[in-house]
Amino acid sequence: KSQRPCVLWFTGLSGSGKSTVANAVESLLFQNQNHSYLLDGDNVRHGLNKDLNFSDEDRVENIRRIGEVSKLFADSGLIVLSAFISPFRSDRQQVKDLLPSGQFIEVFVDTPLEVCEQRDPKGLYKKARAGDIKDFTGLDSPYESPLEPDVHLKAGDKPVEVLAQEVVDYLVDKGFV
Ligand code: GGZ
Repeated sequence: KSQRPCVLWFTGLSGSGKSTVANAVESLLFQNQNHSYLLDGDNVRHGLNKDLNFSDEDRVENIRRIGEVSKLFADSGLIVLSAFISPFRSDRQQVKDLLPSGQFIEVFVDTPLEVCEQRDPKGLYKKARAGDIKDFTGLDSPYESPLEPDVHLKAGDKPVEVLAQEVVDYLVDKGFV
């Protein structure tokens, strides 16, 4: 089935639902016979980027490398889904500038910090509040919200299926799939 390659760049806080929504989007694309590849912390931070931590400097390098890898996969014709906090506007802009024009799609997974902290699926907010993790995004490390995301998911109180469909609708609307 024909498709135009692109990079769906999911950005948002820890626990916002980036990976969950990206996985649901990938299922919908697969059902539609599109070819995609999903990059997230699970397959990147444990491998390619396992030398990196959560200092500002390391986050910058994390996103730089992921941007380069996303470009390679998109070059091969895939729809790439990248789900990382990517807290800095300038880093997201750098990835956008690296890609052929029009290929970067910024998806803001906009879940309020309070909701993320309440969900706390891995207990990391609790640890961070207790002082056991430092430089935690949203607490003692900054998150710079997108100013003009291509897709703005108000993700705090909507089911994942609805959010995933919003992303796919965007791809259809813009002629990527
Ligand atoms: C933020 C952290 C931290 C700190 C560990 N700050 O909810 P998770 O667990 O599964 O996703 C978070 C993930 C963030 O990695 P990224 O590569 O997406 O971050 S960045 O784009 O900023 O480079 C969280 C876990 O790693 N984690 N320590 N201090 N998240």
